[in-house]
Amino acid sequence: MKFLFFSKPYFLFWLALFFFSCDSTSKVKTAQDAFPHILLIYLDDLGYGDVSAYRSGTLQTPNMDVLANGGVRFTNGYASSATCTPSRYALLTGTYPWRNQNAKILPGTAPLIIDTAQMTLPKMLSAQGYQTAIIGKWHLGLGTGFVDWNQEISPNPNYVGFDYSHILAATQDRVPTVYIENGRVVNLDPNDPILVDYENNFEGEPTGLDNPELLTMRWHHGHNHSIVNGIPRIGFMKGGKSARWSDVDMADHFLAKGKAFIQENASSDKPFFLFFPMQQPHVPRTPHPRFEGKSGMGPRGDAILEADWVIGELLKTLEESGILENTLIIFSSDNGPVLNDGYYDDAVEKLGDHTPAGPLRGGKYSLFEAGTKVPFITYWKGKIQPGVSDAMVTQIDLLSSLAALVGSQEKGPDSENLLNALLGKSTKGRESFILEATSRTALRAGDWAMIPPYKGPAVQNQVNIELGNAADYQLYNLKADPGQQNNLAASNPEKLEEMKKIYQEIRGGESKVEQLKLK
Ligand code: NG6
Ligand code: CA
Repeated sequence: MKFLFFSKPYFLFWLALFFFSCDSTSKVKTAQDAFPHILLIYLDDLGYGDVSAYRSGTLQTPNMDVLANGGVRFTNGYASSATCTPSRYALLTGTYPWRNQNAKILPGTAPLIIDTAQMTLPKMLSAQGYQTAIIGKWHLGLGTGFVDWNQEISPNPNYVGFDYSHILAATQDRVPTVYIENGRVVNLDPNDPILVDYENNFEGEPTGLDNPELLTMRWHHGHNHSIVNGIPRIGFMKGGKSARWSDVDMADHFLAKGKAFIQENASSDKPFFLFFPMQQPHVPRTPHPRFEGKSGMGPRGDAILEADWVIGELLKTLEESGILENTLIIFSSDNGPVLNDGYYDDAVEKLGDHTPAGPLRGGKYSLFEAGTKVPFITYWKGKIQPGVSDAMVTQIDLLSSLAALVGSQEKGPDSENLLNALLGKSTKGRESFILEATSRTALRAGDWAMIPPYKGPAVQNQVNIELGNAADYQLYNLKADPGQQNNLAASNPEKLEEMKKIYQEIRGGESKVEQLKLK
Protein backbone atom coordinates (compact mmCIF):
# COMPACT_ATOMS: atom_id res chain seq x y z
CA MET A 1 0.00 0.00 0.00
CA LYS A 2 2.65 2.34 1.19
CA PHE A 3 4.54 2.13 -2.07
CA LEU A 4 1.50 2.55 -4.16
CA PHE A 5 1.58 6.36 -3.65
CA PHE A 6 5.02 6.49 -5.07
CA SER A 7 4.42 4.17 -7.98
CA LYS A 8 4.85 5.98 -11.26
CA PRO A 9 1.27 7.15 -12.01
CA TYR A 10 0.70 8.36 -8.45
CA PHE A 11 4.07 10.03 -8.32
CA LEU A 12 3.30 12.00 -11.46
CA PHE A 13 -0.03 12.98 -9.99
CA TRP A 14 1.56 14.32 -6.79
CA LEU A 15 4.26 16.07 -8.76
CA ALA A 16 1.66 17.80 -10.92
CA LEU A 17 -0.34 18.75 -7.86
CA PHE A 18 2.79 20.15 -6.22
CA PHE A 19 3.59 22.38 -9.19
CA PHE A 20 -0.01 23.40 -9.61
CA SER A 21 -0.32 24.43 -5.99
CA CYS A 22 3.04 26.22 -6.10
CA ASP A 23 1.87 28.17 -9.09
CA SER A 24 -1.43 29.26 -7.61
CA THR A 25 -0.41 29.93 -4.02
CA SER A 26 3.09 31.31 -4.26
CA LYS A 27 1.91 34.26 -6.31
CA VAL A 28 1.50 37.44 -4.31
CA LYS A 29 -1.65 39.15 -5.46
CA THR A 30 -0.54 42.55 -6.60
CA ALA A 31 -2.50 45.32 -8.25
CA GLN A 32 -0.81 44.29 -11.50
CA ASP A 33 -2.48 40.91 -11.73
CA ALA A 34 -5.53 41.44 -9.59
CA PHE A 35 -8.06 44.21 -9.87
CA PRO A 36 -7.32 47.28 -11.95
CA HIS A 37 -6.91 50.75 -10.56
CA ILE A 38 -10.01 52.79 -11.29
CA LEU A 39 -9.91 56.46 -12.21
CA LEU A 40 -13.31 58.12 -12.47
CA ILE A 41 -13.05 61.51 -14.17
CA TYR A 42 -16.26 63.48 -13.73
CA LEU A 43 -16.78 66.88 -15.28
CA ASP A 44 -19.26 69.52 -14.18
CA ASP A 45 -21.81 70.68 -16.79
CA LEU A 46 -19.88 69.28 -19.77
CA GLY A 47 -22.29 68.66 -22.64
CA TYR A 48 -22.69 65.74 -25.03
CA GLY A 49 -21.37 67.92 -27.85
CA ASP A 50 -18.46 69.46 -25.92
CA VAL A 51 -16.10 66.52 -26.58
CA SER A 52 -14.78 66.58 -30.13
CA ALA A 53 -14.83 62.78 -30.40
CA TYR A 54 -18.61 63.07 -30.14
CA ARG A 55 -18.39 64.73 -33.52
CA SER A 56 -20.35 67.87 -33.07
CA GLY A 57 -19.33 71.40 -32.32
CA THR A 58 -16.05 73.05 -33.10
CA LEU A 59 -14.10 72.79 -29.85
CA GLN A 60 -11.12 70.41 -29.95
CA THR A 61 -10.53 68.21 -26.91
CA PRO A 62 -7.56 66.00 -27.88
CA ASN A 63 -7.07 64.30 -24.53
CA MET A 64 -10.73 63.50 -23.98
CA ASP A 65 -10.59 62.15 -27.52
CA VAL A 66 -7.71 59.84 -26.60
CA LEU A 67 -10.08 58.21 -24.11
CA ALA A 68 -13.08 58.28 -26.47
CA ASN A 69 -11.25 56.90 -29.50
CA GLY A 70 -9.14 54.41 -27.54
CA GLY A 71 -12.03 53.12 -25.44
CA VAL A 72 -15.77 52.65 -25.68
CA ARG A 73 -17.63 55.83 -26.55
CA PHE A 74 -21.22 55.50 -25.42
CA THR A 75 -23.91 57.30 -27.38
CA ASN A 76 -26.57 56.50 -24.77
CA GLY A 77 -24.68 57.24 -21.58
CA TYR A 78 -26.65 59.06 -18.92
CA ALA A 79 -26.12 61.05 -15.76
CA SER A 80 -29.01 60.37 -13.41
CA SER A 81 -30.08 63.96 -13.17
CA ALA A 82 -29.85 67.24 -15.05
CA THR A 83 -28.22 68.86 -12.00
CA CYS A 84 -25.21 68.07 -9.91
CA THR A 85 -26.10 66.88 -6.41
CA PRO A 86 -28.68 64.28 -7.49
CA SER A 87 -26.34 62.89 -10.14
CA ARG A 88 -23.50 62.53 -7.67
CA TYR A 89 -25.79 60.96 -5.10
CA ALA A 90 -26.92 58.37 -7.67
CA LEU A 91 -23.39 57.68 -8.87
CA LEU A 92 -22.05 57.02 -5.39
CA THR A 93 -25.05 55.12 -3.96
CA GLY A 94 -26.52 53.33 -6.98
CA THR A 95 -29.87 54.79 -5.93
CA TYR A 96 -32.27 56.91 -7.96
CA PRO A 97 -31.97 60.47 -6.63
CA TRP A 98 -35.75 60.95 -6.57
CA ARG A 99 -35.89 58.38 -3.77
CA ASN A 100 -34.11 60.90 -1.54
CA GLN A 101 -35.91 64.22 -1.22
CA ASN A 102 -32.70 65.91 -0.08
CA ALA A 103 -30.91 65.05 -3.31
CA LYS A 104 -31.30 68.46 -4.92
CA ILE A 105 -28.89 71.36 -5.56
CA LEU A 106 -27.45 72.00 -2.09
CA PRO A 107 -26.16 75.16 -0.43
CA GLY A 108 -22.64 74.99 0.99
CA THR A 109 -24.06 74.61 4.49
CA ALA A 110 -26.25 71.55 3.79
CA PRO A 111 -25.77 68.41 5.88
CA LEU A 112 -24.39 65.24 4.29
CA ILE A 113 -27.23 63.60 2.33
CA ILE A 114 -25.68 60.12 2.07
CA ASP A 115 -26.60 58.00 5.07
CA THR A 116 -23.32 56.82 6.58
CA ALA A 117 -24.88 53.33 6.86
CA GLN A 118 -25.65 53.28 3.13
CA MET A 119 -23.61 51.19 0.67
CA THR A 120 -21.52 53.35 -1.64
CA LEU A 121 -19.19 52.82 -4.56
CA PRO A 122 -16.05 53.65 -2.55
CA LYS A 123 -17.22 51.50 0.39
CA MET A 124 -17.76 48.56 -1.90
CA LEU A 125 -14.31 48.99 -3.46
CA SER A 126 -12.70 49.55 -0.09
CA ALA A 127 -14.10 46.22 1.12
CA GLN A 128 -12.44 44.57 -1.89
CA GLY A 129 -9.05 45.97 -0.91
CA TYR A 130 -9.02 49.31 -2.72
CA GLN A 131 -7.38 52.49 -1.49
CA THR A 132 -10.02 55.13 -2.17
CA ALA A 133 -9.88 58.89 -2.65
CA ILE A 134 -11.96 61.82 -3.82
CA ILE A 135 -10.11 64.85 -5.14
CA GLY A 136 -12.35 67.64 -6.43
CA LYS A 137 -15.93 68.80 -6.16
CA TRP A 138 -18.15 67.19 -3.50
CA HIS A 139 -21.58 68.92 -3.33
CA LEU A 140 -23.25 66.21 -1.26
CA GLY A 141 -23.37 68.10 2.02
CA LEU A 142 -21.13 67.99 5.09
CA GLY A 143 -21.81 67.55 8.80
CA THR A 144 -25.20 67.05 10.35
CA GLY A 145 -26.85 70.45 10.20
CA PHE A 146 -24.65 73.08 11.70
CA VAL A 147 -21.04 73.10 10.54
CA ASP A 148 -18.28 74.79 12.48
CA TRP A 149 -15.80 75.24 9.64
CA ASN A 150 -13.01 75.83 12.17
CA GLN A 151 -13.18 72.36 13.68
CA GLU A 152 -13.10 68.92 12.14
CA ILE A 153 -16.17 68.75 9.89
CA SER A 154 -17.93 65.47 10.42
CA PRO A 155 -19.31 63.48 8.78
CA ASN A 156 -17.35 64.19 5.61
CA PRO A 157 -16.53 62.08 2.53
CA ASN A 158 -14.29 59.84 4.66
CA TYR A 159 -17.47 58.59 6.42
CA VAL A 160 -19.00 57.22 3.23
CA GLY A 161 -16.07 55.18 1.98
CA PHE A 162 -13.19 57.46 1.01
CA ASP A 163 -9.84 56.88 2.73
CA TYR A 164 -8.69 60.31 1.59
CA SER A 165 -10.64 63.40 0.61
CA HIS A 166 -9.51 66.77 -0.70
CA ILE A 167 -12.57 68.65 -1.82
CA LEU A 168 -14.39 71.86 -2.46
CA ALA A 169 -17.54 71.64 -0.38
CA ALA A 170 -20.28 72.56 -2.83
CA THR A 171 -19.64 74.42 -6.11
CA GLN A 172 -17.08 76.96 -7.24
CA ASP A 173 -19.80 79.63 -7.13
CA ARG A 174 -20.87 78.81 -3.54
CA VAL A 175 -19.20 79.62 -0.25
CA PRO A 176 -17.14 78.48 1.59
CA THR A 177 -14.43 79.04 -1.03
CA VAL A 178 -11.84 76.85 0.68
CA TYR A 179 -10.38 73.37 0.23
CA ILE A 180 -11.24 70.75 2.82
CA GLU A 181 -8.90 67.82 3.41
CA ASN A 182 -10.13 64.86 5.42
CA GLY A 183 -12.70 67.09 7.12
CA ARG A 184 -10.40 70.03 7.90
CA VAL A 185 -10.18 73.37 6.10
CA VAL A 186 -6.73 73.61 4.52
CA ASN A 187 -4.45 76.53 5.57
CA LEU A 188 -6.90 77.90 8.09
CA ASP A 189 -5.60 80.51 10.52
CA PRO A 190 -7.31 79.92 13.89
CA ASN A 191 -7.11 83.67 14.52
CA ASP A 192 -9.25 84.36 11.46
CA PRO A 193 -12.12 81.88 11.77
CA ILE A 194 -14.51 81.23 8.90
CA LEU A 195 -18.19 82.02 9.23
CA VAL A 196 -20.70 80.98 6.58
CA ASP A 197 -24.37 81.85 6.26
CA TYR A 198 -26.78 81.44 3.37
CA GLU A 199 -29.48 83.72 4.81
CA ASN A 200 -27.82 86.82 6.20
CA ASN A 201 -24.69 88.77 5.45
CA PHE A 202 -22.09 89.52 8.11
CA GLU A 203 -21.98 93.13 9.11
CA GLY A 204 -19.65 95.28 7.03
CA GLU A 205 -18.87 92.55 4.49
CA PRO A 206 -19.12 93.69 0.85
CA THR A 207 -21.49 91.92 -1.55
CA GLY A 208 -21.88 91.69 -5.30
CA LEU A 209 -25.17 93.51 -4.99
CA ASP A 210 -23.89 96.49 -3.01
CA ASN A 211 -20.30 96.72 -4.23
CA PRO A 212 -20.14 96.32 -8.00
CA GLU A 213 -16.93 98.38 -7.98
CA LEU A 214 -15.10 95.45 -6.34
CA LEU A 215 -16.03 92.91 -9.00
CA THR A 216 -13.78 91.41 -11.68
CA MET A 217 -16.65 89.22 -12.93
CA ARG A 218 -20.18 90.57 -13.14
CA TRP A 219 -23.21 88.57 -12.02
CA HIS A 220 -26.15 88.13 -14.34
CA HIS A 221 -28.64 86.36 -12.07
CA GLY A 222 -28.16 85.09 -8.51
CA HIS A 223 -24.49 85.15 -7.45
CA ASN A 224 -24.59 88.54 -5.77
CA HIS A 225 -23.57 87.71 -2.19
CA SER A 226 -20.01 87.59 -0.79
CA ILE A 227 -17.14 88.57 -3.05
CA VAL A 228 -14.06 86.33 -3.17
CA ASN A 229 -11.21 87.11 -5.59
CA GLY A 230 -13.42 89.72 -7.23
CA ILE A 231 -16.09 87.10 -7.99
CA PRO A 232 -19.49 87.43 -6.35
CA ARG A 233 -20.76 84.08 -4.98
CA ILE A 234 -23.87 82.38 -3.67
CA GLY A 235 -23.93 82.68 0.13
CA PHE A 236 -22.19 84.87 2.67
CA MET A 237 -18.78 84.22 4.12
CA LYS A 238 -16.46 86.03 6.50
CA GLY A 239 -12.90 85.30 7.61
CA GLY A 240 -10.67 82.40 6.63
CA LYS A 241 -8.59 84.73 4.42
CA SER A 242 -5.49 82.48 4.40
CA ALA A 243 -7.58 79.44 3.43
CA ARG A 244 -9.39 80.93 0.46
CA TRP A 245 -8.64 79.25 -2.82
CA SER A 246 -7.28 80.98 -5.89
CA ASP A 247 -9.85 80.33 -8.63
CA VAL A 248 -7.41 80.47 -11.53
CA ASP A 249 -5.12 77.95 -9.81
CA MET A 250 -7.86 75.47 -8.98
CA ALA A 251 -7.17 73.15 -11.92
CA ASP A 252 -3.45 72.99 -11.09
CA HIS A 253 -4.29 72.51 -7.42
CA PHE A 254 -6.49 69.48 -7.89
CA LEU A 255 -4.20 68.07 -10.58
CA ALA A 256 -1.22 68.22 -8.20
CA LYS A 257 -3.24 66.35 -5.55
CA GLY A 258 -4.44 63.81 -8.12
CA LYS A 259 -0.94 63.20 -9.45
CA ALA A 260 0.47 62.78 -5.96
CA PHE A 261 -2.22 60.25 -5.08
CA ILE A 262 -1.56 58.23 -8.24
CA GLN A 263 2.21 58.30 -7.76
CA GLU A 264 1.99 57.32 -4.10
CA ASN A 265 -0.31 54.40 -4.82
CA ALA A 266 1.07 53.19 -8.16
CA SER A 267 3.46 50.65 -6.71
CA SER A 268 1.35 49.59 -3.77
CA ASP A 269 -0.06 46.06 -3.51
CA LYS A 270 -3.44 47.68 -3.19
CA PRO A 271 -5.33 48.87 -6.24
CA PHE A 272 -6.73 52.39 -5.99
CA PHE A 273 -9.99 54.09 -6.79
CA LEU A 274 -9.60 57.78 -7.51
CA PHE A 275 -12.79 59.77 -7.94
CA PHE A 276 -11.69 62.98 -9.67
CA PRO A 277 -14.69 65.32 -10.02
CA MET A 278 -13.52 68.45 -11.83
CA GLN A 279 -15.01 71.94 -11.57
CA GLN A 280 -14.98 72.75 -15.29
CA PRO A 281 -16.89 74.11 -17.13
CA HIS A 282 -19.26 75.09 -14.28
CA VAL A 283 -19.46 78.77 -13.37
CA PRO A 284 -17.55 80.85 -12.46
CA ARG A 285 -15.32 79.86 -15.38
CA THR A 286 -11.83 80.80 -14.31
CA PRO A 287 -9.26 79.05 -16.48
CA HIS A 288 -5.63 79.71 -15.61
CA PRO A 289 -4.27 82.68 -17.65
CA ARG A 290 -2.23 80.26 -19.78
CA PHE A 291 -5.53 78.98 -21.24
CA GLU A 292 -7.10 82.40 -21.67
CA GLY A 293 -8.22 83.05 -25.24
CA LYS A 294 -7.13 79.58 -26.39
CA SER A 295 -10.58 78.41 -27.50
CA GLY A 296 -11.78 81.67 -29.03
CA MET A 297 -15.05 80.96 -27.20
CA GLY A 298 -14.39 82.87 -24.02
CA PRO A 299 -13.92 81.38 -20.55
CA ARG A 300 -16.32 78.43 -21.05
CA GLY A 301 -14.34 77.07 -24.00
CA ASP A 302 -11.02 77.93 -22.31
CA ALA A 303 -12.09 76.09 -19.14
CA ILE A 304 -12.89 72.98 -21.20
CA LEU A 305 -9.45 73.17 -22.84
CA GLU A 306 -7.92 73.50 -19.38
CA ALA A 307 -9.85 70.41 -18.22
CA ASP A 308 -8.70 68.58 -21.33
CA TRP A 309 -5.09 69.43 -20.51
CA VAL A 310 -5.54 68.18 -16.93
CA ILE A 311 -6.83 64.87 -18.29
CA GLY A 312 -3.76 64.62 -20.53
CA GLU A 313 -1.56 65.18 -17.49
CA LEU A 314 -3.37 62.45 -15.55
CA LEU A 315 -2.88 60.04 -18.46
CA LYS A 316 0.81 60.94 -18.56
CA THR A 317 1.09 60.33 -14.83
CA LEU A 318 -0.48 56.89 -15.17
CA GLU A 319 1.86 56.07 -18.04
CA GLU A 320 4.98 57.32 -16.28
CA SER A 321 3.99 55.38 -13.18
CA GLY A 322 3.76 52.25 -15.34
CA ILE A 323 0.11 51.60 -14.56
CA LEU A 324 -1.80 52.95 -17.57
CA GLU A 325 -2.49 49.43 -18.80
CA ASN A 326 -3.74 48.43 -15.41
CA THR A 327 -6.15 51.30 -14.95
CA LEU A 328 -9.78 51.40 -15.93
CA ILE A 329 -10.69 55.00 -16.70
CA ILE A 330 -14.29 56.11 -16.72
CA PHE A 331 -15.09 59.56 -18.04
CA SER A 332 -18.41 61.37 -17.78
CA SER A 333 -20.19 64.56 -16.74
CA ASP A 334 -22.72 65.24 -13.97
CA ASN A 335 -25.29 66.94 -16.20
CA GLY A 336 -25.70 68.66 -19.53
CA PRO A 337 -24.41 72.01 -20.72
CA VAL A 338 -25.47 75.56 -19.91
CA LEU A 339 -24.08 78.79 -21.31
CA ASN A 340 -25.19 81.70 -19.12
CA ASP A 341 -25.53 80.16 -15.66
CA GLY A 342 -25.40 83.41 -13.72
CA TYR A 343 -22.35 85.46 -14.77
CA TYR A 344 -21.54 87.63 -17.76
CA ASP A 345 -18.68 85.58 -19.23
CA ASP A 346 -19.25 85.66 -22.99
CA ALA A 347 -20.35 82.02 -23.09
CA VAL A 348 -23.32 82.98 -25.27
CA GLU A 349 -21.70 85.79 -27.20
CA LYS A 350 -18.56 83.86 -28.23
CA LEU A 351 -20.11 80.44 -28.83
CA GLY A 352 -19.79 80.68 -32.61
CA ASP A 353 -20.66 77.40 -34.32
CA HIS A 354 -19.96 75.24 -31.30
CA THR A 355 -22.86 73.04 -30.16
CA PRO A 356 -22.41 72.03 -26.49
CA ALA A 357 -25.49 69.80 -26.56
CA GLY A 358 -24.61 68.24 -29.90
CA PRO A 359 -27.78 67.22 -31.74
CA LEU A 360 -29.79 67.00 -28.52
CA ARG A 361 -32.60 69.22 -27.21
CA GLY A 362 -32.46 71.07 -23.88
CA GLY A 363 -29.46 71.32 -21.55
CA LYS A 364 -28.72 71.50 -17.84
CA TYR A 365 -31.98 71.55 -15.76
CA SER A 366 -33.92 69.95 -18.65
CA LEU A 367 -35.94 66.74 -19.00
CA PHE A 368 -35.02 66.74 -22.66
CA GLU A 369 -32.09 64.57 -23.65
CA ALA A 370 -29.31 67.15 -23.29
CA GLY A 371 -30.05 67.42 -19.56
CA THR A 372 -28.83 63.92 -18.79
CA LYS A 373 -27.31 62.38 -21.92
CA VAL A 374 -23.66 63.19 -21.47
CA PRO A 375 -20.26 62.09 -22.73
CA PHE A 376 -19.67 58.64 -21.25
CA ILE A 377 -16.45 56.77 -21.99
CA THR A 378 -14.68 53.69 -20.63
CA TYR A 379 -10.99 53.27 -21.40
CA TRP A 380 -8.60 50.51 -20.42
CA LYS A 381 -5.53 50.31 -22.57
CA GLY A 382 -5.01 46.83 -23.95
CA LYS A 383 -8.14 45.47 -22.26
CA ILE A 384 -11.03 47.40 -23.77
CA GLN A 385 -11.36 47.23 -27.54
CA PRO A 386 -11.96 50.71 -28.98
CA GLY A 387 -15.44 51.19 -30.35
CA VAL A 388 -18.74 53.01 -30.19
CA SER A 389 -21.63 51.56 -28.20
CA ASP A 390 -25.30 52.46 -28.36
CA ALA A 391 -26.07 50.46 -25.22
CA MET A 392 -27.94 52.48 -22.61
CA VAL A 393 -25.64 52.83 -19.61
CA THR A 394 -26.09 55.17 -16.68
CA GLN A 395 -23.96 56.41 -13.85
CA ILE A 396 -26.26 54.65 -11.35
CA ASP A 397 -25.00 51.38 -12.79
CA LEU A 398 -21.37 51.91 -11.85
CA LEU A 399 -21.83 50.51 -8.34
CA SER A 400 -23.17 47.11 -9.39
CA SER A 401 -21.02 46.93 -12.52
CA LEU A 402 -17.76 47.69 -10.75
CA ALA A 403 -18.80 45.32 -7.95
CA ALA A 404 -18.97 42.58 -10.58
CA LEU A 405 -15.52 43.59 -11.82
CA VAL A 406 -13.93 43.21 -8.39
CA GLY A 407 -15.82 40.13 -7.20
CA SER A 408 -18.17 41.90 -4.81
CA GLN A 409 -21.80 40.86 -4.28
CA GLU A 410 -22.88 44.43 -3.45
CA LYS A 411 -25.61 46.01 -5.50
CA GLY A 412 -27.03 49.49 -5.41
CA PRO A 413 -30.84 49.47 -5.07
CA ASP A 414 -31.33 50.78 -8.61
CA SER A 415 -27.95 49.87 -10.04
CA GLU A 416 -27.69 47.27 -12.80
CA ASN A 417 -24.66 45.16 -13.55
CA LEU A 418 -23.69 46.37 -17.01
CA LEU A 419 -20.04 45.37 -16.74
CA ASN A 420 -19.96 43.62 -20.10
CA ALA A 421 -21.41 46.66 -21.82
CA LEU A 422 -18.97 48.94 -20.01
CA LEU A 423 -16.03 46.75 -21.06
CA GLY A 424 -17.29 46.77 -24.65
CA LYS A 425 -18.01 43.02 -24.59
CA SER A 426 -21.75 43.34 -24.99
CA THR A 427 -24.12 45.72 -26.72
CA LYS A 428 -26.80 45.07 -24.14
CA GLY A 429 -27.47 47.93 -21.76
CA ARG A 430 -30.43 48.92 -19.64
CA GLU A 431 -33.99 48.39 -20.80
CA SER A 432 -35.33 51.40 -18.95
CA PHE A 433 -34.24 54.32 -16.84
CA ILE A 434 -35.93 57.15 -14.97
CA LEU A 435 -34.10 60.42 -15.33
CA GLU A 436 -34.54 63.45 -13.14
CA ALA A 437 -34.37 67.23 -13.58
CA THR A 438 -35.05 69.56 -10.65
CA SER A 439 -37.44 67.11 -8.96
CA ARG A 440 -39.33 66.20 -12.13
CA THR A 441 -38.84 62.79 -13.72
CA ALA A 442 -39.16 61.20 -17.16
CA LEU A 443 -38.69 57.77 -18.69
CA ARG A 444 -36.16 56.40 -21.15
CA ALA A 445 -36.96 52.90 -22.40
CA GLY A 446 -35.79 51.15 -25.55
CA ASP A 447 -35.52 53.77 -28.26
CA TRP A 448 -38.10 55.96 -26.58
CA ALA A 449 -38.38 58.88 -24.19
CA MET A 450 -41.59 59.81 -22.39
CA ILE A 451 -42.04 63.04 -20.45
CA PRO A 452 -45.14 63.31 -18.24
CA PRO A 453 -47.01 66.65 -18.15
CA TYR A 454 -45.54 69.30 -15.86
CA LYS A 455 -46.63 72.78 -14.94
CA GLY A 456 -44.02 75.51 -15.07
CA PRO A 457 -42.27 77.47 -17.77
CA ALA A 458 -41.34 75.78 -21.04
CA VAL A 459 -38.08 77.70 -21.10
CA GLN A 460 -36.01 78.88 -18.15
CA ASN A 461 -35.46 82.39 -19.38
CA GLN A 462 -32.33 83.31 -17.49
CA VAL A 463 -30.36 80.32 -18.75
CA ASN A 464 -32.38 80.11 -21.99
CA ILE A 465 -32.89 76.35 -21.83
CA GLU A 466 -36.03 74.40 -22.69
CA LEU A 467 -37.00 72.51 -19.55
CA GLY A 468 -39.31 69.89 -21.07
CA ASN A 469 -42.43 71.14 -19.29
CA ALA A 470 -45.68 70.83 -21.25
CA ALA A 471 -49.37 70.46 -20.45
CA ASP A 472 -49.57 67.08 -22.20
CA TYR A 473 -47.54 63.91 -22.38
CA GLN A 474 -44.55 63.94 -24.70
CA LEU A 475 -43.30 60.85 -26.49
CA TYR A 476 -40.25 60.75 -28.71
CA ASN A 477 -38.60 58.04 -30.76
CA LEU A 478 -34.96 58.88 -30.19
CA LYS A 479 -33.64 56.61 -32.89
CA ALA A 480 -35.58 58.43 -35.59
CA ASP A 481 -35.62 61.77 -33.81
CA PRO A 482 -32.66 62.31 -31.44
CA GLY A 483 -33.43 66.03 -31.27
CA GLN A 484 -36.94 65.36 -29.89
CA GLN A 485 -38.80 67.44 -32.44
CA ASN A 486 -41.79 65.17 -33.12
CA ASN A 487 -44.07 64.46 -30.21
CA LEU A 488 -45.72 61.12 -31.03
CA ALA A 489 -47.92 60.93 -27.91
CA ALA A 490 -51.11 61.57 -29.88
CA SER A 491 -50.23 59.47 -32.91
CA ASN A 492 -48.90 56.45 -30.99
CA PRO A 493 -51.22 55.95 -28.00
CA GLU A 494 -50.19 52.29 -27.63
CA LYS A 495 -46.55 53.14 -27.12
CA LEU A 496 -47.53 55.94 -24.77
CA GLU A 497 -49.57 53.51 -22.63
CA GLU A 498 -46.69 51.04 -22.58
CA MET A 499 -44.29 53.79 -21.47
CA LYS A 500 -46.68 55.08 -18.79
CA LYS A 501 -46.95 51.57 -17.39
CA ILE A 502 -43.17 51.09 -17.20
CA TYR A 503 -42.82 54.55 -15.65
CA GLN A 504 -45.40 53.84 -12.96
CA GLU A 505 -43.92 50.45 -12.18
CA ILE A 506 -40.52 51.97 -11.41
CA ARG A 507 -41.54 55.34 -10.07
CA GLY A 508 -44.46 54.17 -7.97
CA GLY A 509 -42.69 51.22 -6.35
CA GLU A 510 -41.92 50.97 -2.67
CA SER A 511 -38.86 52.97 -1.64
CA LYS A 512 -35.94 50.62 -1.82
CA VAL A 513 -33.89 53.08 0.21
CA GLU A 514 -36.12 52.45 3.23
CA GLN A 515 -35.59 48.72 2.83
CA LEU A 516 -31.87 49.29 2.62
CA LYS A 517 -31.76 51.33 5.81
CA LEU A 518 -33.45 48.49 7.70
CA LYS A 519 -30.70 46.04 6.76
C1 NG6 B 1 -28.10 77.23 -9.42
C2 NG6 B 1 -27.19 78.40 -9.76
C3 NG6 B 1 -26.24 77.95 -10.85
C4 NG6 B 1 -25.49 76.70 -10.42
C5 NG6 B 1 -26.49 75.62 -10.03
C6 NG6 B 1 -25.84 74.39 -9.51
C7 NG6 B 1 -28.28 80.58 -9.46
C8 NG6 B 1 -29.19 81.60 -10.06
N1 NG6 B 1 -27.99 79.53 -10.23
O1 NG6 B 1 -28.95 77.58 -8.38
O2 NG6 B 1 -25.34 78.97 -11.15
O3 NG6 B 1 -24.66 76.99 -9.34
O4 NG6 B 1 -27.34 76.11 -9.02
O5 NG6 B 1 -25.18 73.74 -10.52
O6 NG6 B 1 -27.87 80.72 -8.34
S1 NG6 B 1 -24.81 72.23 -10.33
O7 NG6 B 1 -24.14 71.85 -11.56
O8 NG6 B 1 -23.94 72.17 -9.19
O9 NG6 B 1 -26.06 71.51 -10.15
CA1 CA C 1 -23.14 70.19 -12.71
